[in-house]
Amino acid sequence: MPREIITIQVGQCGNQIGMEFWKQLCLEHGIGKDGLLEDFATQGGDRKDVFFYQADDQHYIPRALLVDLEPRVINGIQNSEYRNLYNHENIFVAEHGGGAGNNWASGYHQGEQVVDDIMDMIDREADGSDSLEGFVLCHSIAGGTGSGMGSYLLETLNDRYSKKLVQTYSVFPNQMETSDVVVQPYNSLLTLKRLTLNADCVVVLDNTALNRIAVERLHLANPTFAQTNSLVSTVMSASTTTLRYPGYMNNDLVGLLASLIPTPRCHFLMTGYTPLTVERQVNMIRKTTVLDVMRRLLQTKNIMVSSYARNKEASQAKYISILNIIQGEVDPTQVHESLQRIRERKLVNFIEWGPASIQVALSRKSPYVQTTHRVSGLMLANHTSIRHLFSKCLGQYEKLRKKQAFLDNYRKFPMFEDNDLSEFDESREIIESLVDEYKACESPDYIKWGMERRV
Ligand SMILES: Nc1nc2c(ncn2[C@@H]2O[C@H](COP(=O)(O)OP(=O)(O)OP(=O)(O)O)[C@@H](O)[C@H]2O)c(=O)[nH]1
Ligand SMILES: [Mg+2]
Repeated sequence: MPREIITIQVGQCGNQIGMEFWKQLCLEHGIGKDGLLEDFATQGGDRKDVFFYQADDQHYIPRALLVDLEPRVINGIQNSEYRNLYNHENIFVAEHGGGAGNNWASGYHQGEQVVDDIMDMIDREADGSDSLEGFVLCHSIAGGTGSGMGSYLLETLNDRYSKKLVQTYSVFPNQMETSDVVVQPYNSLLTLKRLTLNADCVVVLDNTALNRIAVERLHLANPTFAQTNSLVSTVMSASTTTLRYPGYMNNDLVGLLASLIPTPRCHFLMTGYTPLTVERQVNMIRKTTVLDVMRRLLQTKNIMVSSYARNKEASQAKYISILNIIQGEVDPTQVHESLQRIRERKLVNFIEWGPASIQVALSRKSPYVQTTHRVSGLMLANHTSIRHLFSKCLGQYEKLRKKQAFLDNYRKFPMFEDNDLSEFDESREIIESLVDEYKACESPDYIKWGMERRV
């Protein structure tokens, strides 16, 4: 029985990464740009119905909603070769077309106003599935629509579909650029509150790290979004392979996440992938064995979250869990040997308060996508150094808030009317306590910390 997943892509970034994800899924399952199965794609054994359904005329249609408050990106999709892939009833573009102007409060408020239309689409998709497992939200946290409207949708989904899982792919802003979005720290903080309270799992995609990887590893001078998004779609598709090519474990999202998230609040995952290629780039890694792949996955340079790079060496930072999804020609005994080597060399620092080890899922790969390397791997990791990314967001927020900068943009909307800034204060507290909890995870007494906090 399929455990269907509905994807909701919101805002510019959400729709751009969503688009790349669907392209990749079509390639892997042998689905043409118009949704028709290619003649060669008859091998079967894959599970298309988790992410697609078949229309009466046999077209495969993504279980996806495309939502934006301005038309540019969605128009682009509708004018692309993929225009016939999506269900047109699942496209929502605000009539005014003016976006949310990088303002979380505007996106949130507009979300409130159009939620009925969007929920109708979601309910229709949910009714069309046999055994809905949950939702995936794709968005950025720094703009207005993906962050603000995305936040409102997270709260609503939590309310309306409380038993279903909600996972997000959340793009964090590039910290190295003097940002074009000055209010990014406000938007990020307010979104982080919802990612903490209303999502079951957040895959953190950090533009700072994605850019670094594109420059250093793939030798691209000025990476474009198209190029970083190809990294993102690699991660997104690899993280769903066990759902789409079922094997003996991690066949559904709940199983996948249960092994990675032992405590509910600490549900922010970082990712690493090897070997990395972008577009037609020549593959620089010549030899891939399971041990090579597993070692490389632990290297700073392959991790797609910037705070990891700075703090991995710090003795306190620890892994709460690791799942490696390995694809390719793999002999299971190699996995066992590799794990033993990694353990002997003490390459991984795990938390002390729970059973933790590297879990490995061997997954089939698409017969329709040719790669030059024999083995590839994705690491999904719950690592306490993520707290430094949140601390950075907090610090930037404090700086802006102290100056009372740009608050008028927010005061225009009901949540912040009459100079009521308590939403900011509450969000700050929640992120502070999230940082505290990750910090507590680094101590052997974490369980005690949890008990004390509950009384
Ligand atoms: N990786 C990646 N980041 C993106 C992409 N597009 C935008 N971003 C990042 O997303 C943030 C801006 O958010 P957007 O998604 O453009 O904004 P929006 O959700 O459309 O909201 P408004 O336009 O303000 O209404 C910045 O941090 C950008 O760097 C993309 O295609 N890929
Ligand atoms: Mg936009």
